[in-house]
Amino acid sequence: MKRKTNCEGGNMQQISVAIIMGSISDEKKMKDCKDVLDEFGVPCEYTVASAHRTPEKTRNFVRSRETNGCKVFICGAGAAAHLAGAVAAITTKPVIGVPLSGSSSTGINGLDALFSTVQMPSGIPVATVALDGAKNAAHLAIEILAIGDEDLHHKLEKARAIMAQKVSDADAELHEKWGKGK
Ligand code: RP5
Repeated sequence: MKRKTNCEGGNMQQISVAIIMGSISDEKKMKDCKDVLDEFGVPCEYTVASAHRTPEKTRNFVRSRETNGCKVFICGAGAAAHLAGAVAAITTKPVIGVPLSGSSSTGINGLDALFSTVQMPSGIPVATVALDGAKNAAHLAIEILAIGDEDLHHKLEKARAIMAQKVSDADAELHEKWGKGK
């Protein structure tokens, strides 16, 4: 069956963000990233492509999306997570790396992925978010896109205001529960 993408059906949408995950076993964690992009109305494309198992597919995907106007790449991988670094080597667009935990049997709980993603040598940067920080990868991508997009900028401001309101509400609730001023 032919895979449907956001670019099909004659309804050509500008795809600004591409999500790449190293394995289908990363899907559950990386879905958070797509969900945040969807909330902000940012269309994305996504693929499973591995830096070591399918290097050609990874290169072709990055090159073709770059040609089609993709502005930010988000890469999620676990274990010796070189995917984000490998993608950063192919493109000069910003690359956000999401180190993923839970894929190693060594009991080091994602430290391998964290160091592999964050410790890029000078000149080929990967903006690394927290371990399993797929949501923040999306937020950061949106902030990058919002530099040149006033609507997106307003959406971000609104989202921040909602977050702040939730903290104020929680504070009021706490004081109600514990007794004001005591
Ligand atoms: C990485 O190795 C993937 O990103 C995944 O997190 C990890 C394990 O992959 P599988 O063996 O589950 O395919 O390349």
